[in-house]
Amino acid sequence: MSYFPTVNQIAYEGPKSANPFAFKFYNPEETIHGKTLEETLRFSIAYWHTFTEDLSDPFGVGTALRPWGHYKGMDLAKARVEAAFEFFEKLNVPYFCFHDVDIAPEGKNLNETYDNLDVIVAMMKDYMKDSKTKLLWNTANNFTNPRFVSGAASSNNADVFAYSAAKVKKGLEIGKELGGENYVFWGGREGYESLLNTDLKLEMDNLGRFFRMAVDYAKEIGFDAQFLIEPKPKEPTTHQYDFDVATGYAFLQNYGLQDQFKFNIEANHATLAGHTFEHELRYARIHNMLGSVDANQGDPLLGWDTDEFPTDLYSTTLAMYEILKNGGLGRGGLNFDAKVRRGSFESDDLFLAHIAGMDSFAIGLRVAQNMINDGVLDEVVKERYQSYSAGIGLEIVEGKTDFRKLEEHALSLGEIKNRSGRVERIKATINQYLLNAYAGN
Ligand code: XLS
Ligand code: CA
Ligand code: CA
Repeated sequence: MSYFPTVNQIAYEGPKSANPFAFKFYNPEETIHGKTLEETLRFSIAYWHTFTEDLSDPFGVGTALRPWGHYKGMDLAKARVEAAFEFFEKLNVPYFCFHDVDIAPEGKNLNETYDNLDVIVAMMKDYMKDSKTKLLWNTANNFTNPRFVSGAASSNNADVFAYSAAKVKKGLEIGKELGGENYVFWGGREGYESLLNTDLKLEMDNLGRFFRMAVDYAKEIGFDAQFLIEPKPKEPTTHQYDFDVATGYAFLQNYGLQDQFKFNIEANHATLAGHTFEHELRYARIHNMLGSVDANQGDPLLGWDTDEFPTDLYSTTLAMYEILKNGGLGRGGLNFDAKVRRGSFESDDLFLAHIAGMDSFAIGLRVAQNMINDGVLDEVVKERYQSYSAGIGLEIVEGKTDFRKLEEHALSLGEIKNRSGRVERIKATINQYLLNAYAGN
């Protein structure tokens, strides 16, 4: 039985193809800089947006029409697994990701929830035997159920802390069982709504304790996944503790956890924090903390987390630039934490949206690699900072000077000359690379 009978295997047909159900730019077997596109991009499907999402919003019920929509409970969960592996195969993606509640319904108590999870995990494991698609990461949904009204590890209620720990413990066991490459902690409601009733210090200390216990348990059971923190500044909380990479990094250092974690960086969360996507990637990269990416984009006209499929080539190019400069994503991947728009409610849209996202990142990869090959930005930056490669600048970076010597230097100066940053010229050059990347294809 097929859930998507009208969609065949999605193949690469090249930039001139008019077939909507084909890749125009993502050719998984093509090699760029010694690695196939599949190896570099490591695409992943987000279970929640693809198989669980109903496209409801605060003003209306779901619009999604899904071939599994008539099932309920565990039958629904099983149908979703069947549909998921058909979808993975037709799109030929190497990875997927999920929250515990995406794959199996919660039971009347925690034990029943575990039983439901065990059934679905066994089913997934069975499917994974014949599938190339592996688990990029799993995570615990410790934010939807009303018990998490005041957070999970940062809740004022110690019972909620314990319940959250139990769910993460189970998640680590599941990750191990399915061979997950990473395990993600997104803050969810780990933050506060009002500082007036919040013990900020206790909440942050508890969050630190929680992460430490998770690290210890993973070690104890021999689950060697890369742990990832996914920053987000707000929504649903007013203030979330893992605000952005810089805040998260300071938090990890404060609790001595910086060697156990990296970051899962989401584009839309970066923009919600008032940063660009590439800023967050750069910040993580230069601290050797870039772990994985949630590939999506926000809407500049809306101030919330719209989780759109990434189609902005400028953004995918600058993101891939950071990823390539990082030497790739290691065990991480590009996970489409993205949902089709409410108006794109047919099942086919799930394929079309992923094709759009995968093609956009394939273009970004090619353009970014061309720019790196030609040293475009490297040259600009090198020239701009050349004052630090000799004389007083070199003494500064080598730690060979002090305020007295710097004052001496300053007093000897005539009028200081600065150089133009030439940012418009750089942007025009990037446009050339974007337009020339497929010339002749
Ligand atoms: C929500 C987050 C979430 C995480 C996983 O905004 O993006 O989906 O990626 O819990
Ligand atoms: Ca995300
Ligand atoms: Ca998001």
